[in-house]
Amino acid sequence: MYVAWVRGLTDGDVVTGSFWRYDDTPSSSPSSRIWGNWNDDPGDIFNYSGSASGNSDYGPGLGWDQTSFEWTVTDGHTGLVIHIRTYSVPGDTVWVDDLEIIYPDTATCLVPSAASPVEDATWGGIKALYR
Ligand SMILES: [Ca+2]
Repeated sequence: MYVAWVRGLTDGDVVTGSFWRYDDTPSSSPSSRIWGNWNDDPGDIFNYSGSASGNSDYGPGLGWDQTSFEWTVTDGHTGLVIHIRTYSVPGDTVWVDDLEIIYPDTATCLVPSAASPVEDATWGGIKALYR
């Protein structure tokens, strides 16, 4: 699931993403991790400009834990789409809370709440999209 789209990036910029996840199935599905892809087209969230990698750790599967990753922009990329990547089978549920994205003041960040800037969205409004 796409959870954030950071645009207006330049080489050397650093973006940090994190969220809490609930997983009580150690070493088996469902599990989740934070991942990203570069997106150099500011007008199309589905543009794919290559993998940006992420945190390969699926977590301990013993309840809530926080996962995070820090991306450093290289190779002229201008945008980053951050994902909650899930590994599951039909019927599984993955719980995620407290998404935090830290990005440079010169960039902008959109989240799924009707593509409004993060600073204009309430946390309650964002959470309501996932209930
Ligand atoms: Ca699991």
